[in-house]
Amino acid sequence: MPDQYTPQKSDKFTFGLWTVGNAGRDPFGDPVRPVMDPLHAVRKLGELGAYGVNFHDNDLVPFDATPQERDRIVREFKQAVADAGLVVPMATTNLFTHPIFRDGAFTASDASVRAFALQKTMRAIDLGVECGATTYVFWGGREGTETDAYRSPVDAVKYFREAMNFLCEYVRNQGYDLRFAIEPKPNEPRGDIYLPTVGHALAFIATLDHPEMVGLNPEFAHETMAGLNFVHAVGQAIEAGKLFHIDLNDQVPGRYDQDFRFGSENPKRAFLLVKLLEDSGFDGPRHYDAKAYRTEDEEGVWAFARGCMRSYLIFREKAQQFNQDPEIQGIISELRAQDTSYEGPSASEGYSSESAQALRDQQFDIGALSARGRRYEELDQLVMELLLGVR
Ligand code: GCO
Ligand code: MN
Ligand code: MN
Repeated sequence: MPDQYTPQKSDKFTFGLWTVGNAGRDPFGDPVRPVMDPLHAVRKLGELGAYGVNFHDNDLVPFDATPQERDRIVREFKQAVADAGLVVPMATTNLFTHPIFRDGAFTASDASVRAFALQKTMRAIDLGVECGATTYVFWGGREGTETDAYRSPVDAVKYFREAMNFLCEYVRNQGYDLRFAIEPKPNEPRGDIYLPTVGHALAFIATLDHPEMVGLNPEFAHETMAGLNFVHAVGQAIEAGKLFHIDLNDQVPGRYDQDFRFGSENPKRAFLLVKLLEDSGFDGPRHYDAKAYRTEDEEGVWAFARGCMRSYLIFREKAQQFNQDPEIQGIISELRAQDTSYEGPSASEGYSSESAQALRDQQFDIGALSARGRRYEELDQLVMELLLGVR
């Protein structure tokens, strides 16, 4: 039965073909579900209320397809996307499955592999743009090492930069309306991956020839695998104007790359993330890069997809309740009043020799300031009670 948590296109939920199409293969076990026809995935996603669908080049067009096969596949796919009322906001390249990428793609030690990776990416960019994508994701799954005995990590970063600079120029020359989003991940499938976190990627982007074209596609599971706080990572990306796209899922720290249904493991963190996205006015797609448990059949896959979207909408409603709850807002207003009562010289006014001198001379009531409690226990408990449904 449809209810207020049934997704609408305007909620902008998207899925990768590889997510709902995941057949449940893992390092220890064979696939448990048949390969899903992309056209079927598109139809089902449309029915479920999703807004869009994303793909890697080879989710759609097999690695060894002829140009004629490619054109037919793309024609049929575009028709199915249009029929389902969907869009393709994002596309990406598979630079990790084929054995040629065993030692990386843009950062491979072998110059011919690096060149092939660029060729494959230019073709995949053309494909993405042809389908309407305006964001192009770079997840460097194989860009890393198990041993650093040969390739220097200094060279690896230089190779990565060369590739990004080259592809930015390609997009400019083609006149494409396309932005790049780097997706950091600390490990898996490589022992260690270069640009492992949002912070590393932000620092790298600043060194590119066209930093304005390149932002981030942070993923909940990836920062969590690194033991980091995803909400902080997204916050820093937003503050830098670099949140170009986002991969939503869930993950327990210290485990394998789980890609669980959004909100299923750490609902409080998921809630705070949704609140951040909504409060900040982020208007990009809410993309699920997650997969159904390996226990599931196709029905389970659609239950999983519905669950991802439903939980987001429930968290969004909870965020609205948080912003309207008199007790919660009462605590926040009291804290704010106290936090903003200082009227002396500070960094917010900017630096001048006068303000520096004034700050040197400023007297503080250290005893009173040190004794103030923050009421975060009360506030956090109210968040918990909101989430547990007793408010
Ligand atoms: C992973 C990654 C990928 C990327 C995808 C799109 O851990 O496997 O998250 O799913 O997001 O390749 O770039
Ligand atoms: Mn991932
Ligand atoms: Mn991802």
